[in-house]
Amino acid sequence: MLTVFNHLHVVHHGKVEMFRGQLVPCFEVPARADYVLRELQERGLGPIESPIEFDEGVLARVHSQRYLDFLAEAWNEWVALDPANVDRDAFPSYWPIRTFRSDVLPTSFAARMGLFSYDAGSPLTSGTWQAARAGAFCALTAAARVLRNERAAFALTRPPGHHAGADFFGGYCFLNNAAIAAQALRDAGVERVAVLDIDYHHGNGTQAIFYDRADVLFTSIHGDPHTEYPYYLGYAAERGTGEGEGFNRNLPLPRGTGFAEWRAALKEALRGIARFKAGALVVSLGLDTFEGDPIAGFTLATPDYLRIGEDLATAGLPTVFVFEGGYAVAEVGANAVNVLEGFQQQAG
Ligand code: SP5
Ligand code: ZN
Repeated sequence: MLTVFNHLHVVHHGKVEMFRGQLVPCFEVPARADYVLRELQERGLGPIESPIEFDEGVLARVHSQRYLDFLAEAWNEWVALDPANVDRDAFPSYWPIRTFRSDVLPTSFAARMGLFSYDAGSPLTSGTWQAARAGAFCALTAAARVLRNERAAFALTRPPGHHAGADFFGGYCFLNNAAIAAQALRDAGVERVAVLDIDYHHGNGTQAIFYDRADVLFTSIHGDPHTEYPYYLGYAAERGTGEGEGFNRNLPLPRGTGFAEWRAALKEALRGIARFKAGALVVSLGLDTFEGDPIAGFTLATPDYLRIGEDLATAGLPTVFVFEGGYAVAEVGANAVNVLEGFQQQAG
């Protein structure tokens, strides 16, 4: 399988994230992508290419322009507040929740940080914009290759994307790579695109982006948001709105779920995708469903990821895989590449 590798991922390297009132070392680290790259090379899974450049305007197909403008300048503004900030990750401290206004764009950088985010766990660093922008191009390159008749392509990039909405970051995500790839497939003429999110955490950003649309089916299998991050979205009753009603599908599972139940949910998701008659599939490939993941609660084992790849291939669709979460760093390579290898063997 073709991999498109965002070598600029390394310039996004948060030091700490807020957890239970303390700043703890980041879970989302550059080594994650390096382990996946090494595993791809060791197993000789296929060619590894670099992203091509796109016009930045393509990002605005999914994200608001004022959010993109904010992200591009955020690090400079953070350092302008205090030169000592060059050595500190940027975090929001204020959020405009219910009863506040979100139409006014504050001049204050601190206020805009909160306007455009929803958690304190997603450090913005000196290289975040550069890495995220190249990551979006990485996903777009993978989509372009699939449009040119590659059966599947893997966008290996970080920071991840599925928690990022049209105008907010959070959950370690800044630009929604999977949504950008799905929109590019639509813009190239694929009439119906399915996005299947198998990260442990609900893809709240992707859901929100496509919630009122019937041309992109969003399906997510994830930890029950009653107890699991991102808590405020991802419930089974969320089915889409307006024209999009019936084109959003959440399959939450309790913390502790093992592979047999998880796989049954995957098969149910794939039945829905088959009914939708999608022309292409985008997979938000999170590996934090693994039993050894430090921040998640399912119990999948490394060989299970081969089965997932095989099951995904049975959909018979041109497929773009986009790397999302997975924080058991030493195992994330084997788990990710098992999915791709299982897919490739089944797809033939
Ligand atoms: C892309 C992705 O997987 N983002 C996940 C963001 C999760 N952020 C919240 C982490 C909550 C950590 N709970 C830690 C339990 C440690 N024992
Ligand atoms: Zn996750």
